[in-house]
Amino acid sequence: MNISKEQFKDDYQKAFTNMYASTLEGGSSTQQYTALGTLLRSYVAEYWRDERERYIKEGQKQVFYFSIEFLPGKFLENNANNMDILDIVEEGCKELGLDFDEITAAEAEPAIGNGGLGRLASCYMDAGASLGYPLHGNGIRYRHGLFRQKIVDGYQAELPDNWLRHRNAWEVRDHKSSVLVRFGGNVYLDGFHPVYEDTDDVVAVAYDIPMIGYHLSTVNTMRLWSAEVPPEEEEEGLASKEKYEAVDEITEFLYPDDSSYEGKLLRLKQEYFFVSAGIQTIMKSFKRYQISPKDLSEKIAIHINDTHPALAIPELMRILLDEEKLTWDQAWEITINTCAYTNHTVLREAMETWRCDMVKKLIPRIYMIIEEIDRRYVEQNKPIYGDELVQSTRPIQDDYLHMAHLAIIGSHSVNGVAGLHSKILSEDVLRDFSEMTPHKFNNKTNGISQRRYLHVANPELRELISECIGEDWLTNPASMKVLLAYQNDQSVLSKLADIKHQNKEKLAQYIKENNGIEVNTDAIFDVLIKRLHAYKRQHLQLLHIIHLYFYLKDNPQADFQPRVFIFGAKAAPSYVFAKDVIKVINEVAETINNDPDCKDKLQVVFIENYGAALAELIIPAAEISEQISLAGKEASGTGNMKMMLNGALTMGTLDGANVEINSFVGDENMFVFGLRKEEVDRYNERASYNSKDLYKSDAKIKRVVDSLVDGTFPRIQIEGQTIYDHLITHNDEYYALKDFHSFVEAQEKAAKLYKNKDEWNKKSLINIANSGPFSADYAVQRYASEIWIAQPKAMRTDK
Ligand code: DL6
Repeated sequence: MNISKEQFKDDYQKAFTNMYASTLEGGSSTQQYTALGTLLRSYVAEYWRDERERYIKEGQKQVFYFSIEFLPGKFLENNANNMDILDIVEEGCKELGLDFDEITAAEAEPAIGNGGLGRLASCYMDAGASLGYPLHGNGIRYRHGLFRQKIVDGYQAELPDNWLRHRNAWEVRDHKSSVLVRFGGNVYLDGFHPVYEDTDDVVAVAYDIPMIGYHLSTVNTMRLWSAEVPPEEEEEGLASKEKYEAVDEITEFLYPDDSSYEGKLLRLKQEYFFVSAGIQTIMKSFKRYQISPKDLSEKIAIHINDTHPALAIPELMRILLDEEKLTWDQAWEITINTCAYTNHTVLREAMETWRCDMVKKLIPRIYMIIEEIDRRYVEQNKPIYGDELVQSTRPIQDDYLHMAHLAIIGSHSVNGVAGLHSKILSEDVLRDFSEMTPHKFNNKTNGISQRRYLHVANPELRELISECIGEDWLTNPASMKVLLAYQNDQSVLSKLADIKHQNKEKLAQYIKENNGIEVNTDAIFDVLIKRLHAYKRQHLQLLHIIHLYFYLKDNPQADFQPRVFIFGAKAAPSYVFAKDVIKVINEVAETINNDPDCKDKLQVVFIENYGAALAELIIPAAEISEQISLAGKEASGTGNMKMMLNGALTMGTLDGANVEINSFVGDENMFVFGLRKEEVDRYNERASYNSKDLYKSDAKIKRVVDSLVDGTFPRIQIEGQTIYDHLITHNDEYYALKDFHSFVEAQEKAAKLYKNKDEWNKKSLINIANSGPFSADYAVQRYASEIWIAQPKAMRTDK
């Protein structure tokens, strides 16, 4: 957008005074942020309105991305960048005597997601708007996001995340778009017509956040729903205190503790709540524009992001049957053609199931429809595929509802998120389904926002790239490949190294302020940032660090390549192993960081409260990107792509999207180690892996593992034992010991290479140059052309 700096300054001052009846300079940074965010939103308000109307008027196909999690990261800088006013805003703030860094720091991060799939959803929102696709989000406005992690005595403590304390400057409450969501009660059919009795109604109130595309290509909407007591019940004094509490808790927390029946029920309630609100709204808007429901799949696509929104399928059926009075066959065909599902995990334990009695009690009409889907599925498919296949794939089995089965059966497309993952889905985890409906199965490798993770997070690198190859790559990231022409250009390589060093300094400053540790910025910054999970194998890195520690203790005079190991990870509150790994990392760090033999050579830092905002500080500083999951377990990963984009070299197994990274850069530009997926399968099939034998016969491994329990590191009696038991007593489920030597060798290779700065920088540049295909822009284009069959506005031919 076009605005002068003077105009911006004037607007900002006015906006602040309108809001707080005081002057900008005297405001707190939170107030300055809130006024600035509100002002920027007001700049796009008219355009946002026009775009919404245009979509409807022109009958453009709309895509609704249903996701129980979104992790948009902070909005301010990314939106200003996409509006092409980031410089003006930064400089304007400076001229007004304000500290722009403090203002951006005051923005509360909407941590309304756990990790991977939520962050992916938000990258796709950004890409969709930037490319001009009508792609809208549908989710939950949790008042508390994922817990804030505090490290206390080395342990993870979980604190509530009240991200809405100072309100969200970007959202608009749209109460006129509220819809009623019905829970419980009795439902019976009067002919074909359902009659509801004694339902417990909740109002879903819409909060809309603009999704602003790059160069303002378009403005889409992320709609988040909040639960409220129906106004009629309130006005007539019918709502009890218990009712208020019950309604409040629906949208209170992301992931309620679901270890109890009540917790599970609440989670299921959340799933139906946002799905029903979303589907009802879509159908309402169609009625308003007199579009026949029969044309639904030509006008909209509904994307089911993992299984949590799978109730969209019976909810859409409910409306088509009960309200639009279509026949079952008509409704079913429309539903399948409209819905598509993405799977994000191969872990069987993460596949959602619900007890049928719970579903029946909470959403009786929906349960009736699911039963009918199940009945017809068996009836129609048994004669064709036989009993065994049908029984293993039906949605209801042994009194449990299998959400993945429902999602697959009710969708026309099922995709995995990286080549290997999609292969595992169709050949193993979901093999029965892919045998029956191979045409549904496809791959859509994940993508990331190069705007957020490079343009905004690493502006110096953005400038260097543009200096070398011009600006085309900003909107066409694949053309970053042109950068390869500079792989032997010493001046470019040394600028690249300087930028990395500056980013390391910035991170080092943060670490000093927050961890009280002064890290050596000439050391390799070796980064492992992701959720803590045994399959992701943070404990393998821990074993490696202990191995290096012993090496330094044995050889204090050795020529050792200095390294700073940086961890960032939250553990699920009830996941004991993961929490114990955090404690052990912190205690090992404490010993190493205070040992004079390790000074400036080996340092270990655990950055607390890792999330989307901190990622933008850590990623530009990373030199080694640790992607060390057991092959076959990580669906894709996106941190691997983000760090590659910022010039880190991947240390990785051939898992998830590491496989694709490897195919782009080759073995010589990353460090591949560990068992291949087929080898893991072979060990599993033959049950031929015995970690105890390995431990007993390998002195190096034994020494490292024993250190977890022999007092080498104080204060880890219980937690060290947990990891020890996992590795030895329970046979090392994720083959960390089996991969140990291969990992250590790859790490030694990396240390050696780092000594040759020119070679390292060259490989770093090669990684950046090859990262373009991982742009979320391409991923969204693939979803749009192959699954949603939706067009961006620029490419439309019917205008
Ligand atoms: O697809 C996004 C992201 C992948 O990159 C990660 O590999 C995968 O672990 C993650 N999965 C989830 C859901 N897990 N469950 N259930 O976040 O998705």
